[in-house]
Amino acid sequence: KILVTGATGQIGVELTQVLRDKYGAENVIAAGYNNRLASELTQADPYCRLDVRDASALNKIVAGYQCDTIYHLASLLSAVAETKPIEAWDINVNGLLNVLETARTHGCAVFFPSSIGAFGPETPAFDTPQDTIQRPNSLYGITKVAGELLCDYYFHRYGVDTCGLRYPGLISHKTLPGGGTTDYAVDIFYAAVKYRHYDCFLRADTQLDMMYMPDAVAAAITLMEADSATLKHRNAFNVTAMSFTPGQLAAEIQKHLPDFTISYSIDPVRQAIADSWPRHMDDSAARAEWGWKPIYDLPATVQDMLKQITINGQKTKEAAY
Ligand code: VAH
Repeated sequence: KILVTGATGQIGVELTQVLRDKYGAENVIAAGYNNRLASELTQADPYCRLDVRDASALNKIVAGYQCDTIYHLASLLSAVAETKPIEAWDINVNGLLNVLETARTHGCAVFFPSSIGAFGPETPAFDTPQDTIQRPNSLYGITKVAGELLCDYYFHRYGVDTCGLRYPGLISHKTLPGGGTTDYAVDIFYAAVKYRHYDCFLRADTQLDMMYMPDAVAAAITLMEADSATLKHRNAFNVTAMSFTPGQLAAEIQKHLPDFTISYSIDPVRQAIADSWPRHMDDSAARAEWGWKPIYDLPATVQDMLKQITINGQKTKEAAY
């Protein structure tokens, strides 16, 4: 059985669904910090409340369901982590440590999502190498570097099968993201459909790597199913699908909604975080070692996001954070 922590978050909701379609709903346990409405829960949708800081609760779930795989997505994202750094360290690092200890005890494989946030201002900003300097200056980034190192440690020291991805900004329409620096690339679509205008919190020329959620979910599952013998790296692989600025995203949206306009009210905290991150990563190691290949580029992402939000926008769930 598979446990997904952070299952009500931006990645968790879609990853849980794809895993259930693939392995059967009864084999995928969704665990989230917040309570889900009873009406949402069905027999075929096992869900349990979990605060990953509670090691015994985590252990009980893994032992009780006899899980052999943990996709550990529970985390505070970059912008919200700056507002509560101690809590973010506790959730992001001690929570991960609880997962790794539980995995060591019960023989589980672990997926860990790292991020472009694991890089800092001294990291080469273009074609960021798989192996390079990592001195992030956001608390979130520091927890992601610590997480990568902890996961590698548990692999080398205890043989725990850990692997992970350094995700770029993720774009999706099933949940609203919570507290990220790249959230503008999601919010803009809702604003475009509803109001034909978006006031962006990052500068027009802020180039960042991005990926559409179907590619992000597929990458995690493909990596977890890869033959360990082919992996030279584990925690964590650079993966990206596109790299654009708010200006370029707005121009692509305007191809569908010609009357869409964008303005800019810069949030200094999130601008500083974005400026410390790379512009475009080299993901050749992921392509070579386990066949990473994204499907969605910027035009395909914009087309699908606008279509999905126009149809289902009102059903979008609030992400928990
Ligand atoms: C954030 N969406 O903005 C997350 C992610 C690369 C960005 O880590 O914090």
